[in-house]
Amino acid sequence: MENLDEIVSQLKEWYSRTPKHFEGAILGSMTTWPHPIGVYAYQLFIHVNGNDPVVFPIVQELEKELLATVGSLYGSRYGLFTSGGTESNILALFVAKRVSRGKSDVVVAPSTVHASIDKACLLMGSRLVKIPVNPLSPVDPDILEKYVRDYNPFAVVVTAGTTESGVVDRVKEASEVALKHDVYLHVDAAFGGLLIPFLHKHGIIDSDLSFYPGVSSISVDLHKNGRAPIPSSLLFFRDETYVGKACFEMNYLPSGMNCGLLGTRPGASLVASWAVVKAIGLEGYEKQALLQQDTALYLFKELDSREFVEVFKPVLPIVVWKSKLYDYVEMVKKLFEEGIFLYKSPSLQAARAVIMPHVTKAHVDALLKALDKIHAR
Ligand code: 0PR
Repeated sequence: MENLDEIVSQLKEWYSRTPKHFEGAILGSMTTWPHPIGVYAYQLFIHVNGNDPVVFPIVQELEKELLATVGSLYGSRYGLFTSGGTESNILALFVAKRVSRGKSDVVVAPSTVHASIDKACLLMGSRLVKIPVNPLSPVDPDILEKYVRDYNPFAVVVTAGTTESGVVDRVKEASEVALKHDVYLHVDAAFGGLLIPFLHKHGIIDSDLSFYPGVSSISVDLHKNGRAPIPSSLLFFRDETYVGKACFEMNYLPSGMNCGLLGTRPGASLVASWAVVKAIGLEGYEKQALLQQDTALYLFKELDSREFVEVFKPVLPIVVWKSKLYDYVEMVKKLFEEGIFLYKSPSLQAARAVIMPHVTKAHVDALLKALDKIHAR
């Protein structure tokens, strides 16, 4: 018999040494501290297999409600709960391949696309043709159309909130290209899904995110700006028939079917996501998006006032900058030594801070202080 007390004290020790988002050091990752109601729901439903709606009908009920609430932002309630942006992207391309007829084995996407799209293409034996783009600009719809004409892809992927700079590809224009050429368009809104509709509403950004007629699917991560526990994401389709294409026959299961890439699925994170979305509500996400953007602009202005920094104006709350003294890898390393965890933006040779819901102006001030310190000579 193991000594549980010993294990508990070991766990507590490790926990005390593990950085927590609210302490302010985690400034580069797209993760955040989950809402407490999500943690409660997660523990309560820890035993639930999301792949078994016969034994656990709650899973299907809450999935439906969750899709209807969040989907109201984009104009669809069809889709499924997944384990994250990567599963959503792989599944979207898998569905695209299943529904496309007479197309090549190519996927076309701007070079700013997330690495999970490379992963999906590798897994499916498809070729990913990347359109070289400036990481600070959305893809030019005319160039996108040229690639679609030249390669006859079975899917096009654009990103609403790119990983390295938070740029928003123009979904409406991409949709027109997709419609005209009858090609599946997937919009990766893993990061921007719970920001763009609100920032657009307030006139802060031009682009909107919606099921324009040529859009086939949109993915939105709840474990990013949704404040749900990891792993939580939603993949929306324009209509119900696509959802069926994300499912597989499995006769031994009570439901006879399995939807999504995972077999046994974390039902707890689905229930937790439902609880968090219910608690925060769309109005809550709207307020949060405005706050995140405000904090990001504060960081941008502060960085812009320092002559040793070259900073790019944020579109979404992702702030990217270079140092005139250090190479970006070196700068990120030096800040890490000061207890500030940033990520890199290799396409811009820059450091990346993501102003997630947990990031306050005080955290930003601590980052600036550390930055000033490593630049003081
Ligand atoms: N699409 C976009 C636009 C993303 O930025 C990401 C993740 C994904 C899809 C994939 O989502 P999942 O990670 O949920 O599968 N971007 C995160 C980031 O750049 C990925 C990440 C997070 C990587 C934490 C490492 C890490 O430690 O922050």
